[in-house]
Amino acid sequence: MGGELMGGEVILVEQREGWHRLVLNRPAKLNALTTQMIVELLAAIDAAEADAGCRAVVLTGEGRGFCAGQEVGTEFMAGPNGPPDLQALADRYHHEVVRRIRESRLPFVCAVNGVAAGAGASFALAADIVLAGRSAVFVQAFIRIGLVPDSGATFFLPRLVGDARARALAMLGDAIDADTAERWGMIWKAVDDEALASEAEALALRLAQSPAGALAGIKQLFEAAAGSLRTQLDLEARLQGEAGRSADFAEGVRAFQDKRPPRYS
Ligand code: T3D
Repeated sequence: MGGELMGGEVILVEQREGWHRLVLNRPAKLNALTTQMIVELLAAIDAAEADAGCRAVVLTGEGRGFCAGQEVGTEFMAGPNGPPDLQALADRYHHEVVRRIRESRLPFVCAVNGVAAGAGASFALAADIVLAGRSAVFVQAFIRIGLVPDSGATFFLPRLVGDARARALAMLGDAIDADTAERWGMIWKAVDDEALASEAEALALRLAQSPAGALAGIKQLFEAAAGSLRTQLDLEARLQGEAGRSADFAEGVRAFQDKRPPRYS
């Protein structure tokens, strides 16, 4: 049962009765994030927020990936004017998505339908309730290309899985499957792939029929209890800016594009 289809080119928006479904839509690239995608995603979040009839949001991805993080390509390469400004990229785009999800009045359900890597994993963990299909994996991919975790990863992960596991995930960049993510408390539930969309829809409907003011209050209370996400995002952005100027990052990007293991100095 579909709703009204809206959105842009790379973010699809379905307006259902009482909730919106936002779909990352660059399946050939596992929904890797471009600036256009972030701009459209921010607009879709704003539209949900502004729609008085909207009581919940589901975020998911098209195809076999949820989101492979920032596009490692032209937007993310050293250009003619030197290395990219990753601090600005994080501040203006990725971190804005995270801030709006966490500060929204609306409950966000993330339906992780496949790999969630880098900022993609952070976007998933920013949601209030995270479901994942059993074939999904979570990867702190940042280290693989010489970056630090951002988009709130260093805020969410230690709170969800504890410091020991969070540090190892961030430093090793190993993939964690959905069942392990559930066992570790990183997500709410792992479900069979075929059941993911219907389970997410059932949750959204339930939330849409719950007391909206109380849900908004719960979000606000958990944000206050967790401490300052904004401060941590600022620090992540600053350190990402430094990482973006490193030779290791340049090598990480080249190696990814050449489809070979990186050789870090
Ligand atoms: O300032 C800031 O905020 C900086 C922001 C940083 C945030 C970040 O997200 S940094 C991390 C960026 N992401 C990555 O480094 C992940 C790169 N991708 C991968 O490591 C792997 O693709 C996956 C582990 C996610 C999945 O592997 P696999 O084997 O299932 O798929 P694949 O074959 O590698 O990918 C399929 C296609 O998607 C492939 O394209 P092709 O060869 O078929 O044309 C691949 O190149 C493309 N793709 C996957 N991820 C990205 C991507 N293209 C561009 N950027 C990507 N991130």
